[in-house]
Amino acid sequence: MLSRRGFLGSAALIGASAVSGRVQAASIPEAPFMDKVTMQPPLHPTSGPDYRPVVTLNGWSLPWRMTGDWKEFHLVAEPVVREFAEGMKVNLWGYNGQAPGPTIEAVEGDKVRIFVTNRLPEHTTIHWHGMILPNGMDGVGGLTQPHIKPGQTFVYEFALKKSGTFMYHPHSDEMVQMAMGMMGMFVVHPRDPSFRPVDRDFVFVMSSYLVDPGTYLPKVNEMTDFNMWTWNSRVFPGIDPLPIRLGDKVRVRIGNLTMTNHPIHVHGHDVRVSCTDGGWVPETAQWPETTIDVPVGAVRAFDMAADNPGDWAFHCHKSHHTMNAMGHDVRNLIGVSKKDLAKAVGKLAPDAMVMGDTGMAMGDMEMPAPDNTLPMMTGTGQFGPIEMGGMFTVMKIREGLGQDDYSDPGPYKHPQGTVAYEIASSSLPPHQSAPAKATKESKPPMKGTKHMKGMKM
Ligand SMILES: [Cu+2]
Repeated sequence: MLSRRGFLGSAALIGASAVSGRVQAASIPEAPFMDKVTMQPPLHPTSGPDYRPVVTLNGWSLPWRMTGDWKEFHLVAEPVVREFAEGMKVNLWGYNGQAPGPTIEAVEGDKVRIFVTNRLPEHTTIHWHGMILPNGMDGVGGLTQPHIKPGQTFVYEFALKKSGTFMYHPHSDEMVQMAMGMMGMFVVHPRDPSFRPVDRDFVFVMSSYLVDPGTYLPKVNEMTDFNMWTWNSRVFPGIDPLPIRLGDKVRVRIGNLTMTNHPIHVHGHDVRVSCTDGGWVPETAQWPETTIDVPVGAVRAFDMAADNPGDWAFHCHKSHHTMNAMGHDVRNLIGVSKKDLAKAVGKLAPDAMVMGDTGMAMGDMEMPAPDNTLPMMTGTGQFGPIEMGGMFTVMKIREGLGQDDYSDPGPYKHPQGTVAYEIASSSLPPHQSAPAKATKESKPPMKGTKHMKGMKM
């Protein structure tokens, strides 16, 4: 599962001993490296107090070693190639082979020593978002430390004063480095394992990119008009489902390092925010919701009792965020007869498609797209096209899953008589049996299209 990188050359290590003055260069731990894009099994602790580890959607947790009473981690900032979903790979910057970087897990009260090696072409730092720590460990380049130059390794040392859900990201050429995908989650488990325990604990961070169709590199100067809305730098149908055992108490921890808020909606259950990047929310201050707004630069963790079996959609409720790369200058033609329009447009641009006069439902068709470009709406379920992209996945709640089993249980088998069904239109009262406005064409004729190759959910 993990491939190991060799020790760094000694020249690269001088920065570490020069900065902390406390560790010998030879004692830098190896930097584990991940080349998979699927959720890795939970990493149970082999030393220190026990806890229930998290799982990271399309990600992994960073192994550590103990040196005395220090828990030592090694992050390597470097260029990576991240697959957003099958059919699209993007050149990003990340940590230890992936963007986002691995989740760091430790326990309240732990002393952590985090080595950060810079293999980027420019300087960087790491800020530990939400942590209470000495000012000089806060990772703000120029303000609290020198920037980490290419080739240098710096050391961060601090004690974890409180448990909760935090993030890490650069505070050095921030706009570029976050737009390139540099971020990760940092989960600090309570020292007392009986504090608000859950059976399954999922974590991910949201990021957004502007990757023009047919290209491989995000545009880093964009402020608002992004076209790839990702969870852990993956988009539907590339985002892992959340397999959950019926009856489990579930926590989902979500960080937001995009430039806008995301109202994250859970189907079929009510949830409560239990934790933010500021700490635990007292139970008396929680209220039931089904949509949790996650502000920019913040973390929201919600808890839910998974008591309703099925395949439950779990997504951002901004409908543009559940789509992949698209042009925003498409005109709304709902109710407009497009026959004449299509003829006129066809003369000018034979391959063009205009928005359908009945909507944009296009799950069963596909426009010709440039290389390395995903369909706007895709994915296939047991009843047909799902017509989603971006920040969308499925909670798969089933009876009898094994405790650490996160494999996809396949489509839900609905009990008989529990699926919405068609009734013959002849059963309608006469005045309701015809559409309000008759149209001859219900779907635009599509030429040169082929069937969608979506992922089965
Ligand atoms: Cu959103």
